[in-house]
Amino acid sequence: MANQKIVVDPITRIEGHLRMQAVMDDNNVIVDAMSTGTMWRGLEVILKGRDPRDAWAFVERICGVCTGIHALSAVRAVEDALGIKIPKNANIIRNLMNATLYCQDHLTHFYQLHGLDWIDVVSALNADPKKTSEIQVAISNHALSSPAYFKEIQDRLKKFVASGQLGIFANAYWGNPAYKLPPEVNLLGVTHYLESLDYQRQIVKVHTILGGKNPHPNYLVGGVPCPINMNDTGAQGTMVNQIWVNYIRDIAKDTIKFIEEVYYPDLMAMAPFYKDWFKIGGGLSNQNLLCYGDFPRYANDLSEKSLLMPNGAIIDGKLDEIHPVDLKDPNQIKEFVDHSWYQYPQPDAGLHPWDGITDPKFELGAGTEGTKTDIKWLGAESRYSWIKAPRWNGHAMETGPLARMVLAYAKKMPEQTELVNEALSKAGVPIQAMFSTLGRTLARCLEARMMAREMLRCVDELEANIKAGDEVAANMEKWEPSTWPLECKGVGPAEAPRGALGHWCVIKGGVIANWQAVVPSTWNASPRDPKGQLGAYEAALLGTPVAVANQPLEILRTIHSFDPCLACATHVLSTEGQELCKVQVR
Ligand code: NFE
Ligand code: MG
Repeated sequence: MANQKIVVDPITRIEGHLRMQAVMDDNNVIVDAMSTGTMWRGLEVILKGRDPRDAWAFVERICGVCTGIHALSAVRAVEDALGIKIPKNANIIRNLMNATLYCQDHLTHFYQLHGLDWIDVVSALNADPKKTSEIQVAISNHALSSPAYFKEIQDRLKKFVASGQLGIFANAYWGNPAYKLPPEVNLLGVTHYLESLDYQRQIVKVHTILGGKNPHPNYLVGGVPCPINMNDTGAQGTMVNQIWVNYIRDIAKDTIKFIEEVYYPDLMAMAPFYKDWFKIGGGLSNQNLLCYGDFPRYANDLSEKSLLMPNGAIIDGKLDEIHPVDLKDPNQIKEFVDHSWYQYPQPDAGLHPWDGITDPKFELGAGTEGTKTDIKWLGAESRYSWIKAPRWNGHAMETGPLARMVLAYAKKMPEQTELVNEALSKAGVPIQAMFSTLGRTLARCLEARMMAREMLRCVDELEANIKAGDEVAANMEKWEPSTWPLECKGVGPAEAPRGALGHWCVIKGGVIANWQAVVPSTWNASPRDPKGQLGAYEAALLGTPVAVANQPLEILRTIHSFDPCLACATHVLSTEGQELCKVQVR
């Protein structure tokens, strides 16, 4: 049957509400795809007229997954607008908070969200625990490695299955021929799924110590809200003292250990079984990468020499041509809405975020099949998503770990280059292999390795700076609105776990006149633009063979490799209800 249509709605094991449509040719190869954000949340509208010092607390609620990063980007935007410089300790603590987020988020993504696209849970029941133990011992020094330990996990799993309560493991495509791991490696993966739950909970304690809680730790315009006093015993509620610094250092060391002994070796042990996936999912029509840069070594300095994660754009995979990215240039970043459920005065013109408009308009247009309450197919020629289409210099871009690792490699940045080279030589693939589903997944793992080390570096740096006599956490000189200009605007660039994140603000008369967020998943999950260019998810699916048409595991693999967050991307719920949990193949 020619041109089979597949609708996956909702895509599960992600954050938020995403629908993917794909068209397959006679050979079950995907030839067209559409990405739809099915929810709108309106935070940009809610912010209008509010105090810019509060904005971080609102935008942080865009998402509970990449928690904290929207606050960081928001305080940076307001500080940029008001000309506020932050103290050194604040810069270090913000880096530490962000590195913590990366480790927790990447680990959760690999084991809880993406891992089950590669690991067949039910196959693990047939594993020989002794062999799993041998594999574990061969790949790392991880302490939990005895045959008895793996047997115990397998028995727990067996009870689960026998009771008919697979729970969170139910409704998957177990047994699909696209699963290639031997039972023993599957058992290893399931075991670490369970172990990593404990680790990621431990890691986020850093947020609860320095930011009061997780999700949604506290931030502050002008610095960080945690007082510093190294000699305090904690009785006053001072969370940066010697006791807590030591505690955070222990967490950082445990995080390094888990990522080095479990996450990285697991992925490298699985990769040889999925080598094809170094060639699939790269985005055949665009190898365009976008990074804003982050982790400034020096406070208030986002220049190249300061950044651990680089700024830059790569077009068509040309690694020897790196373009600087300027978030303030009105011609570089523009959002289009001709395929989205929003309206602009000039429908096909793009708007820079400082001039951005968020004006929702839901309508079903040409090519759409079904009714408002049962949409069977959304036409690509009309509006089909709550996600806007951001473009850089007119190009659709991919952002995230793949973009950051490859850009840093192209820039010959030492830490990333070493990580990439080591992994590629182990896997026996060239740098071009990074432009793929498995390359994206590998890039995220390498980034987790780097971020765990960054956590430790930040703790050491913080302790040394405080011990050198600096206990300043915030600069409150421009706290009072009477000190602000009548009109100003700012932007807060950041690198979130899923990619380049920016919040743009316009402040007039002491309140927010306009606020726009363009987030990583807005870039990656973008629909088409007026030129018909596909967004990154859409492009990545082209050319993908699907083994069993009514089990679109391959679509999940590639889409999950981006780690979608639709709450972030679509930042009032459509009242036109949509059916849940339905896979259509026609
Ligand atoms: Ni809600 Fe997010 C991240 C941001 S968007 S997860 O990382 O910013 O993709
Ligand atoms: Mg937006």
